[in-house]
Amino acid sequence: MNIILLGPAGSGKSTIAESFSKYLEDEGYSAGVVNLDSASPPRYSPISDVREFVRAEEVMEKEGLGINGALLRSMELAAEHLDDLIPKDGWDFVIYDTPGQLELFMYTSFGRELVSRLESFTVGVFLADSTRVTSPSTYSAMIAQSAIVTLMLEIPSITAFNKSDRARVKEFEHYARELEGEGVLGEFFEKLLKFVEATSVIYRPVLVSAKTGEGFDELFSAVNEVFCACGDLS
Ligand SMILES: Nc1nc2c(ncn2[C@@H]2O[C@H](COP(=O)(O)OP(=O)(O)OP(=O)(O)O)[C@@H](O)[C@H]2O)c(=O)[nH]1
Ligand SMILES: [Mg+2]
Repeated sequence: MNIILLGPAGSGKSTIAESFSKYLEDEGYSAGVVNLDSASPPRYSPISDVREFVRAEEVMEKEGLGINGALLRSMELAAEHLDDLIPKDGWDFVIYDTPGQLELFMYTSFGRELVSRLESFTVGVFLADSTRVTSPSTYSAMIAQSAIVTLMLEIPSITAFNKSDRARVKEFEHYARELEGEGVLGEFFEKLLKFVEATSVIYRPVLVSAKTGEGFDELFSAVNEVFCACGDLS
């Protein structure tokens, strides 16, 4: 199974790539991480690494580009190496650690091209930073972003609120109650929930900590639930 880690910069994708792969190994599975971030060397040992082929800082210098241009160009160059980046058979789980800038993965053809070449079942885990969820509107913005990523990549996904050791995101219902009678925002939230229900196989968000491993059992169950639900659908 392939797990694609997505989410805003700094939400903890690289940290959870390492800790969740260790968790899977402790559960008796073989698991490896693929680094797709051309801008930063991974702290873990990847089974394949985009930086072997493309390094954003070198692209910046060689092509005289600014940081954003270089990141975009790096994705184009990386797309030429997809066959080398995708590990051959033999892993129970392959975890893809995507670039800090979510847009790079979503709005270039790289993400969709990668997904189309993956032969085994693929699930997205959208990682949101719990410490940034400070109100019903920030909560709904994260959920909406997660749903958009799912639509763009056409893969089932799970929303996971990371850094639960620092902040705990509340249940949907809590935010819904807070927004009751709040005019446009309340109405938007209600409709958003319907949209999320319609676009996600699992819309129940999972609380995790990449640092302490809290919530990993639940995340693993959610991944399996998506697998089974999609299996049934097909
Ligand atoms: N307290 C706490 N800190 C975390 C957790 N997960 C990640 N961090 C910290 O958050 C920061 C960003 O983590 P990364 O894993 O680099 O996040 P990322 O999404 O890969 O970041 P980019 O690739 O730059 O977008 C680091 O300082 C991590 O140590 C967590 O569960 N709890
Ligand atoms: Mg990272």
